[in-house]
Amino acid sequence: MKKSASITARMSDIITIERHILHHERQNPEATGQLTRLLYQIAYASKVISREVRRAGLLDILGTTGDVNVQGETVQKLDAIAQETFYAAFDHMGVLCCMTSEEVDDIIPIPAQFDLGKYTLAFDPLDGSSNIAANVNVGTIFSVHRKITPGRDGTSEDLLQPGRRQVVAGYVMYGSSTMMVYTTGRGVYGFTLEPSMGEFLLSHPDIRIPDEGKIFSCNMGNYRYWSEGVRKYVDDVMSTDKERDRPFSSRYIGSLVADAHRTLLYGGIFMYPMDYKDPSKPKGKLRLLYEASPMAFIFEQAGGMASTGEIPVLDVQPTELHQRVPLFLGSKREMKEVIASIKQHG
Ligand code: AHM
Ligand code: MG
Repeated sequence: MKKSASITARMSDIITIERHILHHERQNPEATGQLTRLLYQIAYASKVISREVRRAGLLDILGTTGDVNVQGETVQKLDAIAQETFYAAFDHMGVLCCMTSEEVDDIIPIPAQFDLGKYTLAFDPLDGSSNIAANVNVGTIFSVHRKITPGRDGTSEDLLQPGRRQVVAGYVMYGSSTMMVYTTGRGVYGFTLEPSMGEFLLSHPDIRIPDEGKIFSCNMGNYRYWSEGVRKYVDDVMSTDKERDRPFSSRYIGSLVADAHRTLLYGGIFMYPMDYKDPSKPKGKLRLLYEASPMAFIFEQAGGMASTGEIPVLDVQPTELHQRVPLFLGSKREMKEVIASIKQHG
């Protein structure tokens, strides 16, 4: 008797992602349930991708020729599997009016036979996929906006909205555990996939990034292509200034989701600065709509900052679906310092 009471008590303490999403829907009397369904589908698609990522190293072994696996199915690259999984989770749900993805050049329409919804979805189905062969963390990143154009179908105008107008943004990290982290603009929540139950459970309620941190994260191989302001900042965090508690530790995985997630939990700064290799064509690497913008929403909601080095990422008006921007994410103190250095030295 006593035992079952304690089990019941523990069950009510466990918050599944469904319970969490429903709780938030109930707080909004105007909610139609579309956003709830959208979030459920993201969680569902992520579980499918997580399963595939776990089997990544086995795909070639299970394939008989390298192209076809034992079931006679074509062995696909994981990023293609992730793309198809996300698309198939949403095309028929009646919650989206259109999508865009890193894997597809143009806007992705909803097939004519299905209902349309009031949201757009921009996603990177498998970010950091060049790391997959080395069994390094990869992730999925997503960003949702409300449809703003009057017609029935979604247009690129619906997708090309500043990050400030995101309704939901987040990422899933396929690491030693699979985690989903998201925000609807009321704080940042992290869920860990309990593999035997197949449920995402609330593990990180109300994530707050520390106001300062001692880790910097960037691809140092690009140092010579950065502006003077960025180089000076990096020189500074690597200096041995005792008073300012330098040098920082350097950590760089090369998977945005993993580098951003660590920065969010431990504090510090992540940078993918403007590259001036060809000074007449300076360029950022990371994509605004489905990499920089959703991460920026998460970081601002967690009490950190996100900038292009000049303006907040969330204020950038997108002009192209696959537009790239320089990206700085992190704790307030480090972000203010790098922005000041760029302002002073360029
Ligand atoms: P991808 O979308 O082709 O995977 O590229 C994005 C990745 C990010 O995950 C990561 O932050 C960055 O590219 C790493 O770039 P680099 O290898 O130049 O350091
Ligand atoms: Mg990517």
